[in-house]
Amino acid sequence: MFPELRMRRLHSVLFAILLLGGGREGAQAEASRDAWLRYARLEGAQRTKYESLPANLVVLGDSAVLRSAQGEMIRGVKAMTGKTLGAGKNFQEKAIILGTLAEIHTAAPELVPPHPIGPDGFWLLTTQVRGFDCLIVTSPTERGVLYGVFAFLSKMARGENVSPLNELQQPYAATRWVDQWDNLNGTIERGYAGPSIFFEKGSVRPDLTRAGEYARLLASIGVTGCTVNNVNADPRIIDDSFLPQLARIADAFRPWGVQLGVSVDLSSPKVLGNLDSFDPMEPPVIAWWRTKVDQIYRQIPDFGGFVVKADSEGRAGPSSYGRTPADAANVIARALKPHGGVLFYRAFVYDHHLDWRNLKNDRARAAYDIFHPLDGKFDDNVIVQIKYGPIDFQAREPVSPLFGGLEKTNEGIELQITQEYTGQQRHLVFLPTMWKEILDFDLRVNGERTPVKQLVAGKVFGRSAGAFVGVANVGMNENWLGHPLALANLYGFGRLAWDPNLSAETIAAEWTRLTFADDPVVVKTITGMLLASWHTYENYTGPLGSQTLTDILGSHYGPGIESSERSGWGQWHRADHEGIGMDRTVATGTGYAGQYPPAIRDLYESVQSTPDELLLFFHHVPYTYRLHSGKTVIQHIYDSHYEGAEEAADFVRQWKSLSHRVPDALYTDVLARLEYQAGHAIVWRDAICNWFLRTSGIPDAKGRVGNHPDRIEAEAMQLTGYTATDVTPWENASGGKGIECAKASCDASFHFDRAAGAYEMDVQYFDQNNGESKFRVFVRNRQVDEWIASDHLPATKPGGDSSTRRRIPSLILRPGDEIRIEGIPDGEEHAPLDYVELHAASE
Ligand code: GCW
Repeated sequence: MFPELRMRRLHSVLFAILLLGGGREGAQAEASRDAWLRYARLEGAQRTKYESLPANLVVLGDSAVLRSAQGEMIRGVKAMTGKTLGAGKNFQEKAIILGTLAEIHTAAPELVPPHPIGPDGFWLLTTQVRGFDCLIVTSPTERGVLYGVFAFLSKMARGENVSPLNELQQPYAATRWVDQWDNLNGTIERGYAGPSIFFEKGSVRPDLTRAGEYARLLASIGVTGCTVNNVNADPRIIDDSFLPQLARIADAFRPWGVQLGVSVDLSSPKVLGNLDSFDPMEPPVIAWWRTKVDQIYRQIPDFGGFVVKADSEGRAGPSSYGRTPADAANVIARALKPHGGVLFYRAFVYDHHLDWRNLKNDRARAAYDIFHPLDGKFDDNVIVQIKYGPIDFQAREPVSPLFGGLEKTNEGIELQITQEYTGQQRHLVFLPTMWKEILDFDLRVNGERTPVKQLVAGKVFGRSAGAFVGVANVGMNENWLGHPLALANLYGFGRLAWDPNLSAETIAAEWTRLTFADDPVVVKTITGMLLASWHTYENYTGPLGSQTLTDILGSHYGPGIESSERSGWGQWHRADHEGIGMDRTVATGTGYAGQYPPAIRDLYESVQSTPDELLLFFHHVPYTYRLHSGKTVIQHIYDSHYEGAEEAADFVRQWKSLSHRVPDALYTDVLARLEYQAGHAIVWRDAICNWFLRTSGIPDAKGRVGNHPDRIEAEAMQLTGYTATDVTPWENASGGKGIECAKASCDASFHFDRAAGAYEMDVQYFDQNNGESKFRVFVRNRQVDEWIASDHLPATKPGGDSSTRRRIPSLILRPGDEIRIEGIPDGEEHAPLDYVELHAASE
């Protein structure tokens, strides 16, 4: 039916295959799998800098981890300098020496680190031993030696001087893990980068190459453990028949010093063990866990531990038997204890059937209300794993008060690397900027300086453990996370867990240098984009701490302003005709502010001292309330959304300045994503601004909201076959309506009535995932563009999730010209259109 389209597609497929087979693009694909470990060849002066590196490598000892360290050193030096390191003799020639402190000490007792080094810490030293120049990479542990090798290679890749060198690094928090929310059928809950690298069709994948590669990436940023399955755990994960399969994943992780963990379902003793109950206090249940854990350790001696999500979002939990989270956690922890295993018990426990009519109800209170009274009741190999905010990974939340509410219990922070509420890797959002604010936030526990980073590392109360956990959800996509720039979040998580005192800027620049090149233009541009991106996203998605105004009942992706209201889920923003915000004060609201230590409670209790960016999280105010910035709340909503959309458009311009400076395939991939984001930012902007305009009745002082002189609504065009349909919610389509075609093909046309000239035309259409409609655009009956709506956006109907745009860069138009769009539906997707917008091409 569309021979030319088919041919075009076929050509592009053939072209892609040729390129992939043909070297350059293939190499790029591989490079993207190597992420920040590309070890690009150094040129000129950069390379000469490393000419004096010893040509030989000595490894003291033999183990899988040391072999990884050795292999990595050889691989990195070879790739960057072209030199192949030879096997050297122990302190009998100039050499690079890798080994634990104990081994080094035996060979050269005079080498003593300037300070004691803890596990996983390392010492990089250039020195003379018995008259020979040596580069020493050492640590109390083999894993630390591996970390030292990665740190050394990272320095080289970023062109840092490595001679002389005397550097001792120590991880800030002892436990640094990532969680994956992979299901046994191979899907990933809130994963945006393809299927699981661990599971498929109910089993562990036969080929675990990617699992090994992932462990290498994790080791390079100092991550020590990985929980491989969804916290909404399938009990089968620890079924007897599954353990040998888990052991294979552990085998893939082991050479990189990464420990395997799994999420378990608390009802396992009943479901798997056929017991009558899973009451944690029942002796048969206690015995069941002990036997199960012993069995796991027989097959996986270095098993890391379990994660538990219980009494949360429909998961089984101790509340069924009137038991507490501490009762449940301790029973499992005691089974793990003799083997050195850890139990992460998630504080994400809340009632999702709250009565929204009761203004005193507040989901934000749940974690503190439940866990604070249990402080001191958890065993010392339990870590209470706390999401950074009291709600759920929103683009802006205050820090969880529970961080300050546990003094006699180990705690850890849970950050989300996968961008569930922050654009799902279709929007650029560099999260370390947000994480830094959270980690640096001073909770003033007991009136002292107690930043969150110190609390969660166990430093404030001298805890035996502290943890940073990142929910990563990498998938089989070549670049792990879908958006090439999203890898900066995985990298940034590891770097902050290692050293939360690093600045977001340092991390962004490091990652950019390692991933791209040392081209100052590239580094400056990408770093600048990364650093701006969180605020940009926050600007166009959710104002003043009211949370991301997304569809919380479905995809968590596009706008869905009222989806959070009038339901039991408790993500209320309580916007009405008069005002917006949740009153969480002690005086008149839910009392949540009172969960913070006094200084912070006072900060948030008063509307005057609450910072603007969290105003609506703590207070219900009229739209006319004046912010510290001097703007009214409503004008801030309008302005920030327009600013956010403009900033998103500017990312496209900035990226374009890098054409020919970054590899072509990557350039094109990122450009397409940024263009999509810029379009979707407008969808967000318009939905939120129009909704608040209608709800508040207060116009935009700058006259932009609701006025789109350059826009031609599809429903106002001349329609042949197409019919106008209402989009729900109304604010997710321009004018509340779109058009759909119930025939084999339909037309929508209009006559151009502006001055003659060159125009850029945006066609706003809806791209659902249940069909691949085709579109063709004609001007004066001459075809000027055609495309297929084949993206896989999270939507099966026209709306804020599926709304996307096609930009036709330059059309020469004369008054009276007919512009016609032909739509050809496919499957359940009825070639839906929203509007067309024309801008002078020079704009
Ligand atoms: O944010 C919610 C997610 C759920 C997730 C849950 C959790 C794994 O929407 O998909 O479940 O948080 O963190 O347990």
